[in-house]
Amino acid sequence: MWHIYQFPLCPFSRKVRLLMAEKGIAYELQSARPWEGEDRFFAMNPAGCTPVIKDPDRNIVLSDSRAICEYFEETVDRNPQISGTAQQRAEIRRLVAMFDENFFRDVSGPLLHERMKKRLVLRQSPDAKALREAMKLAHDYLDYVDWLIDNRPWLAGSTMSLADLTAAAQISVADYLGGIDWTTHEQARAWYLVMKSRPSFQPLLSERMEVIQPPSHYAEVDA
Ligand SMILES: N[C@@H](CCC(=O)N[C@@H](CS)C(=O)NCC(=O)O)C(=O)O
Repeated sequence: MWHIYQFPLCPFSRKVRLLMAEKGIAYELQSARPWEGEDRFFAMNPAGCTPVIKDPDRNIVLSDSRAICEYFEETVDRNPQISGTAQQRAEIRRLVAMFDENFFRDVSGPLLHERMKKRLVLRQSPDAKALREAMKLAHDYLDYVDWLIDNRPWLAGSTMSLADLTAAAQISVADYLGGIDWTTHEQARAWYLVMKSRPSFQPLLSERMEVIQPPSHYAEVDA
């Protein structure tokens, strides 16, 4: 069985877990804290980032969430998440990049730094200005999700894809850290509730990061 080295609030590990669950690939969680700089972890991934996945029986180690997702797309036919015409696949990949790179840089990354790293590692208080800025930018991304859902059933088109899994993984971390105000985002909220209700999402919603508690609506599938 695959082992996933991750910590509960890593959005990239969440994306890989969602993809594996959607494809029916079993996995076991292994705790990793990349900021602790453990040699064993760096030996598996010299980039020092989660997620890393390992199949101990076949001695396969993979890292980087995009490389991992593409690996499973290429090796497991069930429930494809990057499908359709070349143009449709390009649209899926564009949105995956937007959430993995831009949303992480602007929203989930700063929230993780301020609310998780400062608490667990640096023993500092969060910076209110940085939190406000991340929340303001989250609002702009959710406006864009509202627009996408006004125009198509799923983020990248007519079927659920890796774009939905990636966006939901990133947004779920921001939501856990109190960075999302859903009040003015009806379409994004309706789409996210559908994502949250999927069986693949349940293990993520029930997990907690030590000492950091999510807001009460976080795990509710009708909130
Ligand atoms: N491009 C990588 C990014 C992974 C990444 O940035 N992971 C973060 C955690 S969310 C990490 O391990 N950072 C190193 C650290 O915190 O020391 C991927 O898609 O897997």
